[in-house]
Amino acid sequence: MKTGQKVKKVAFITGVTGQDGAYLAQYLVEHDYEVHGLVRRSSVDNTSRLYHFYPPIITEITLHTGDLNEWETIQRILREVKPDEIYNLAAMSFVGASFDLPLTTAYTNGLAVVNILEYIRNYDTDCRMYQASTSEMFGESTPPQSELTRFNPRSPYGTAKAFAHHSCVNYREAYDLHISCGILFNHESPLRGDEFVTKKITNGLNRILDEYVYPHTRSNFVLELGNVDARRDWGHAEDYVRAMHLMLQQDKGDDYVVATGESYSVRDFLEQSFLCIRKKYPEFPDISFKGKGENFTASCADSGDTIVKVNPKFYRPSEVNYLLGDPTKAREKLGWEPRFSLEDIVSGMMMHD
Ligand code: NDP
Ligand code: GDR
Repeated sequence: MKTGQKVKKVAFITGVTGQDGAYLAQYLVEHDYEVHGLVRRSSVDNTSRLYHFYPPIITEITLHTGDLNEWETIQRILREVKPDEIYNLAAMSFVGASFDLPLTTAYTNGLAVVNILEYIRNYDTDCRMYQASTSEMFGESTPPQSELTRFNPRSPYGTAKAFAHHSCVNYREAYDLHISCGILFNHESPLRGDEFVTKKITNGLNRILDEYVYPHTRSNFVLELGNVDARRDWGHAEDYVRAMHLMLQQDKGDDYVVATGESYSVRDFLEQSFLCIRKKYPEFPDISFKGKGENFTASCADSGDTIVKVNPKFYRPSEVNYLLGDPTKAREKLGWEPRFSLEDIVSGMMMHD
């Protein structure tokens, strides 16, 4: 709480234009925070998610222009805003792309985090910080994965996030700072980016449904996926931003796994999305799922037309096959529970798309 007239807590969110940033900004405004966010300026508008809620959250928060890799700019903004809580959500967040952008990923997801830690250490040791750590750091470690599981990252994204995670733990211990790392497993929502597999499936199946319902629009679109056998512990972003906030309300900073404790394959997610289509449009034909791995297909049982297939171009040079989180600590220490089931997540995304 700041002195003088300012009675609201001040939060600074990096990555405010992303999926989690939008949900978190909404959540914090509802909880009477003064919210500031960092926005990269680009030639296309990237603030669309900040118009998702009503009234648009963009009208309730203050935006600052900057890039996490402009270290001086970030220091200047933080010294101006003087936040009580920093939520560092900004990242190059697409694991697949990190193999093509290893240096950008290392700078943004790794080194730039140390710049924020230096601000706290040098200018405001009372400021609390949330770091967006990730289940991707576990890589191929045996499930279920908890706070005690060894990191074994399998992508430039995962290695950079592991560096940032260890840096946060080090600053917490070395300088007695209130820094928490949320080791969040995959979480989705209608605001999920189009490249991620869940959104790609819900967007793709809605296009297939539209083309079925309006035959004159047919383009013989086939949804192409990568590894359909990968398993993920999928939750909902709305649940997960609540956990971020809870972490910063504890007496001390700590690390927490945030997950549902249930794991499904990409193929399961696809099948669940087809069930939604059948609910929305009962006339849609039965789907037959055939083959395994690279030979997997989904086709219309009546016409035999293939509508989903595997294209190995979406495989990653090294894959994370099986993630299943153990959220016991978050449940016991934060009192946190997920409210959305996989069915809720899929139907919310299918309805929105
Ligand atoms: P998004 O990709 O939706 O959002 C990422 C945000 O980071 C965007 O606002 C993006 O801005 C911003 N950003 C990227 N690079 C920079 C930069 N150099 N400077 C400033 N801002 C930048 O991710 P999510 O909301 O899904 O995830 C939030 C965080 O949580 C990320 O750190 C992610 O790695 C992590 N995470 C996510 C999980 C998930 O399942 N969603 C699970 C575990 C961790 P712009 O709009 O301009 O692109
Ligand atoms: P992930 O999410 O890599 O877990 O990272 P993504 O949705 O990209 O992939 C999940 C799994 O699905 C497989 N897959 C495909 N993935 C994509 N994107 N596109 C496809 O066509 C496809 N087909 C199969 C992938 O190989 C993978 O196994 C997300 C991000 O939000 C990270 O920022 C976050 O840290 C982790 O979740 C936890």
